[in-house]
Amino acid sequence: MSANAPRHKLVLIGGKEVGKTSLASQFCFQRFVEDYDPTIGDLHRKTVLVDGHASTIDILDTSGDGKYTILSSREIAQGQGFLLVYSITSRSSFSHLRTLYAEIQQVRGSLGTCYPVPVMLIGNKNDCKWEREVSTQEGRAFARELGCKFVEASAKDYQTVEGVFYDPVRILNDKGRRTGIWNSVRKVISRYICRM
Ligand SMILES: Nc1nc2c(ncn2[C@@H]2O[C@H](COP(=O)(O)OP(=O)(O)OP(=O)(O)O)[C@@H](O)[C@H]2O)c(=O)[nH]1
Ligand SMILES: [Mg+2]
Repeated sequence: MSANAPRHKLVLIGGKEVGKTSLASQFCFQRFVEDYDPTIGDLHRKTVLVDGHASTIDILDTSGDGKYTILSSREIAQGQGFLLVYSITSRSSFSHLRTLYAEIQQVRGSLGTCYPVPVMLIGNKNDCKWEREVSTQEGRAFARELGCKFVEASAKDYQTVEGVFYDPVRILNDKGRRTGIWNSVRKVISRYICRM
């Protein structure tokens, strides 16, 4: 795949044990680990083909434990896409996302980086339907409120795992192409003006 593939930085955010690491690990290494090993902070990289276009994705896997304030201002500012993860089996993990989302917005606003970035809401552990505490409708309504996409996924069953990461990449690739076209148009116009 092309060495010049555009690079996108996606940040996984959510409470403890919702499955952020499991989603990243399934996506990058096709591996699911039953045992829980809390994350302090990890970075994974994978080059993928999305709609025929190569892209390199840097996935920042953050800790769901508030005591590791890994979500620094720098990481929020550099994030080009945010994957907000809750577990459909935990209402508190769903409610907690509201606070986390507000934090991201506040930090981005204070850094002057409040231009819109793709956000994806992910209800993970969709294989545990019998333990469900958050309905699909509630997930959908919250996503509508945030103006973002919503999927239910299962890291365990490899359900919608690729969609979780491909969707923001698709948006970022489209944006990159539009910016590229616009920059070329600007160059042609400025060359034309200089000649007048
Ligand atoms: N049944 C089921 N279990 C899952 C799923 N995803 C993760 N788990 C389990 O949930 C536990 C927590 O998963 P992690 O991926 O470590 O959760 P995390 O969000 O990274 O947790 P922190 O690193 O503490 O923030 C582990 O025991 C996983 O095996 C899933 O889709 N279905
Ligand atoms: Mg983790």
